[in-house]
Amino acid sequence: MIKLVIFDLDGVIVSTDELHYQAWKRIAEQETIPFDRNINNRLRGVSRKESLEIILSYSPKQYTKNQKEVLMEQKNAYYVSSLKDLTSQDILPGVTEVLKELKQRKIKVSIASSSKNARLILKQIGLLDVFDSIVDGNMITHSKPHPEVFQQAAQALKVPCENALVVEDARSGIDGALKANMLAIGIGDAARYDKCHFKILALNELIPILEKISVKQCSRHSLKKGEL
Ligand code: B16
Ligand code: MG
Repeated sequence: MIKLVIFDLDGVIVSTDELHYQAWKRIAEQETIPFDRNINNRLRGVSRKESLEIILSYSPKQYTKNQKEVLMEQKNAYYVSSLKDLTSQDILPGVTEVLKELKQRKIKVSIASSSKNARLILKQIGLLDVFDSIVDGNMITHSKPHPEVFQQAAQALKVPCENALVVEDARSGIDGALKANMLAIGIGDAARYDKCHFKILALNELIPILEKISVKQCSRHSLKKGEL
């Protein structure tokens, strides 16, 4: 029985993943480091620090701790400045309808994001007060694929992990959800990842999946990958 749906933020609720990409691209160009959308896919769900390490691994140059700090600050400044134009118009298709439907069904909703800017983004798009719990990059010690962010979201609401379902666009997020013993639904890039329990192209496919799960009264333990 699903009692909680945990949403990733960037790439699931709003397309800030594109803004992260543009900001990192500016940094990579400044430093003449090769960077493209394939490399960018490796940054999904990963913390700012780890993202920078991935980008710098394509450079022959060695960076000091201070230089890395400067690059992270620059990237965040580029990124945060691009967030100022974000409005509720940027909420991805199906999100508002799915959240409403889940509330009606008394299923709790959470955000589990690696981003330290998560609350700012939610405020900009007018969804800050909608979620029952929000766990962001400021609250966790380990970023995805560690399960911590998902476990915290469930613990805050006293929902057992096996009664929670995660919607993620990052492969690292799918791995984290599985480690947390939750059902994992892949959307966007993660919809091409074999480890997800279900793959969806758009968020409006979520409610039919929940209905099938509840009809079968399945839990994470009885539901096999791709069974539905
Ligand atoms: P920030 P999510 C993640 O958010 C992004 O997917 C990832 O690309 C980013 O590096 C990370 O947040 C940290 O973001 O620099 O704003 O703290 O997908 O977990 O919602
Ligand atoms: Mg994401």
